[in-house]
Amino acid sequence: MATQRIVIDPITRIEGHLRIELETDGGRISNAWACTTQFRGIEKIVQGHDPRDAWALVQRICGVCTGVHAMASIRAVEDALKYPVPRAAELIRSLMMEMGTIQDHVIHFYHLHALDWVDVVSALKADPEQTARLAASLSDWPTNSAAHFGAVRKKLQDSVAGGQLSIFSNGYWGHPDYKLPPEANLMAVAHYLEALEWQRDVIRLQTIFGGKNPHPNFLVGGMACSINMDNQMTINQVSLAQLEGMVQRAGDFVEKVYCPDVMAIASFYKEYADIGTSSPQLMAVGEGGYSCAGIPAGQLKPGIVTDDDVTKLHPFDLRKIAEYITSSWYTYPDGDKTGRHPWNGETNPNYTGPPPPYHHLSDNRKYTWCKAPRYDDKAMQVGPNARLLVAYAQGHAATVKLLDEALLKLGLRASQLNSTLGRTLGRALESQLMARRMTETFDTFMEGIRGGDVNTFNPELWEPDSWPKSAQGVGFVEAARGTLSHWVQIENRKITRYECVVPSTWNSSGRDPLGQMGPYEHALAGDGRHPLRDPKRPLEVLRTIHSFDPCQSCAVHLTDLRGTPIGEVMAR
Ligand code: NFE
Repeated sequence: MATQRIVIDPITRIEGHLRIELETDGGRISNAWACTTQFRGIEKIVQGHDPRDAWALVQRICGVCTGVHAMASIRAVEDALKYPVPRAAELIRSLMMEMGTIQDHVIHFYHLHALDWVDVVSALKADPEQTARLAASLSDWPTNSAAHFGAVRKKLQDSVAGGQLSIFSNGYWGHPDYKLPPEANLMAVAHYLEALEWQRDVIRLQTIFGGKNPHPNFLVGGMACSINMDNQMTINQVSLAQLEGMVQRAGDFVEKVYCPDVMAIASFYKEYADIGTSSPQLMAVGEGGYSCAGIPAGQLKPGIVTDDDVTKLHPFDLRKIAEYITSSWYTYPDGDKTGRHPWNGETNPNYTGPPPPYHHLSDNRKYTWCKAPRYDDKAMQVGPNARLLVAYAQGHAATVKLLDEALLKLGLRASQLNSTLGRTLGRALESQLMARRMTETFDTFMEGIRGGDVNTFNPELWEPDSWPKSAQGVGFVEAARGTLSHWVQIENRKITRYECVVPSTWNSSGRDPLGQMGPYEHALAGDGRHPLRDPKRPLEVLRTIHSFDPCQSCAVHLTDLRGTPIGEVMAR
């Protein structure tokens, strides 16, 4: 069969703009390119600013992983200034990161990814009684009743009768690769709708601590909220009770709805544990001061595993990071072959692709706005599956137990977390660990308050007069999609250099000078076995790309060290 070129643009149910170009040959994918077609320049704005303000600006990079860029920013500045932070503030930050990650994972599963596995139209054929029996076999979640499932089915039927599927329009419904029985489809659709309400409720934790959401307030040297039981305007008895409820409800939904649904759906699609296997290096770095992947602060050793050997942890060394532009629309002063470390980062945009409407971007060596970060010159997969395997490799007991139990139930090996199904499963299991951890973080926070530990801000280094003339710092955060780092250089109290190396940049990068694909590309075309049954309905491709939870808004950034205009972008 002749090779066929296929373009999927835009990939929907992601954040930002991603185009996938493919070659397919007799039902298999033989080549793939990930093209980030979005260009933006938010870090440029922070040049010349007071470093204490950077968090507010850079967190506008993305409203999906809300908070993580602010967090990485304040950590970078605190690292540069050697700024100690009070314990209560560290615990508040941990709670915000934990809840943010859980919310992000649940939204990803139900609202961005589930419909790759769940056929909404098939749900119309489901029997609500049988659906209730199926759901009861998985958990005792209170709304799993025949009456509730009947009402959801009616809502769907009314939408179809009205000639539209509303939020469920334009799926590949009826594709032969949908395998769930109608009852499982109806259960998942009901939980999709419930998850919309749930996520709005629980993320108010960030609003209580940070004033609003998305983009809550943070503070270099502490947190921008105070604790006082006698004051109505602060964290007090009432807000603590509300927070406790949110922590509880977040955990309940993860344990009783999200994880059982993922496990049930996974059991019908086990072949996807051998599809979408990507770059064999998986990396997690985390941040010493905070819990990471459900592991208490400071207990996760940063490292790299290769998916062939999940018993060995290779140490992480931040000097080994470099960003390449071989396939990206940028220039470096010393050419395309040499990578640059983030301390030395440069971003000079130089679009050399065809004018729109273009046919194939991948006809050109440069085809994306995404840079290619590499560690020790190797592509790295980052994300929940990487974190779980890094924790597993270092024998973290709770991770080993949870992962082994889930893998045993599904008949999978730990190394199969490096797959389309593995990334999706890993996200759910991490949420479970994270939700349990969040309960413990909350208990520790409450104990501290009872013991009088209510200080949330350290004024010691707030005044710039107390800073060194020149300083540089880095903040690592394990964001929902993987390892995030912000790198800041401060001269004479102002930011002179700022660089973000972001999870989706690691995962959605293009080719590097060695010709290595980025992880999205590798997952699709690394072994020539990825299926694509019907090029007009590329459901299998969506499954694999969505399994990474792409965020192209996070992936693309722009820095200019001199603060001069660096390019023009024409909007058509
Ligand atoms: Ni916009 Fe974000 C960051 C990425 S993390 S979503 O940082 O990639 O989940």
